[in-house]
Amino acid sequence: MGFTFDALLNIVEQFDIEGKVVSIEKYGEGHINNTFLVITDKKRYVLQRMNTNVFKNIDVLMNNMYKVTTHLKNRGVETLNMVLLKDGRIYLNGEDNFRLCDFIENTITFQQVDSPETFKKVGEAFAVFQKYLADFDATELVDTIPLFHYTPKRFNDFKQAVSQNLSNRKDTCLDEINFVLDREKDYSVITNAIALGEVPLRVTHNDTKLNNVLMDETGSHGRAVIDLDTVMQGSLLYDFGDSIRFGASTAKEDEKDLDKVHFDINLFKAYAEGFCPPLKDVFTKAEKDLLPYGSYIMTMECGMRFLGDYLNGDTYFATKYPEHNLVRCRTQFRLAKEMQEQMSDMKKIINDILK
Ligand code: ADP
Ligand code: GN1
Ligand code: MG
Repeated sequence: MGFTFDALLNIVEQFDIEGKVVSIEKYGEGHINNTFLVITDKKRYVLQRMNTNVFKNIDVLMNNMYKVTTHLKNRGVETLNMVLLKDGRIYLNGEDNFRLCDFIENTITFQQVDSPETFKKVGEAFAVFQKYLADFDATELVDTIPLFHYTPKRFNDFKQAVSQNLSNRKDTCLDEINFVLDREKDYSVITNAIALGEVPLRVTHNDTKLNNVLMDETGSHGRAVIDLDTVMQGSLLYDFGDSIRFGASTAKEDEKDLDKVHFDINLFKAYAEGFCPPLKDVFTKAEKDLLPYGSYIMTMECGMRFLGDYLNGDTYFATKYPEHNLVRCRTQFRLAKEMQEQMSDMKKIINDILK
């Protein structure tokens, strides 16, 4: 987004900030919002332009975020601290919509797991987040993206992208398209279990990537779960699975050399050792059984979303070059295939942890 410094300064100064703005720079590696680091002579902030192509109702999103952060604060959990506008509003609305939060200091985010120990701590952080949201009244939250992780709908969207072929790129990705089409029967396994009541809907995060947790800079523990735009009703299986698809890989989500991309079952184990024990008494039997499958399904879902976006002409995820979404989908499909091959090993690991 081409905002001048002066335009951003004008936006920041409408918020109730401390000090005089010294710099405003692009920040982070998120695919959805435009994030800026704001430095004043007193402290640091994170400014975000929210993506209205992805989030159709910013009022709903910001109300959710306000309620969730208030709930977590009341329980003593470190969370995003929203800075209000000088007139008391919680975000700046208009043609562009901005919010401002305190920068959570002395933390780091990872784009790739550096060790199993770190990943275990990320798992613990998401389990804590889940536990503290367990008594949050789900009816208080409105879906910011309806059917966000309803994989059969994602598959329908994907098929539409293939048939519309808006970008005229279909011929460049026939193998990848077939990889998705061949697995159609898998996409409803979890949604069927939800429909049967075997897998309950809970208040979940729904975007549990590694870089959505701020780790203490010493690496000793997770400090805060961020990117709360999609906190709404969902399944634990998707939260677990999304962490695994991103973190239990030997390479980044957009690694071009597929020889470097593998599902690392030791990282799966490390994450499960962090995430599962605190939730041991919370899981239903079907949830326990489906944790490995959830990892595979989330990986397929994300892959078909990347490929669908490539076919649509890159209108959803931020991309840095024309094949970026194609590269991303290929890593997901590589991981998904290896997860399928190692499904029984994953099940054994979960059973051992939860026995
Ligand atoms: P997106 O929805 O685009 O992923 P995020 O809210 O995840 O946006 O922010 C992008 C990145 O900015 C995060 O991965 C994190 O590194 C950094 N970030 C966001 N908010 C904060 C914060 N309050 N303090 C420190 N870093 C933050
Ligand atoms: C997006 O916002 P970010 O970059 O944390 C996306 C997730 C995808 C992820 C893939 C609201 O997450 O669903 O899994 O990219 N968020 C939204 O990296 O669509
Ligand atoms: Mg993010």
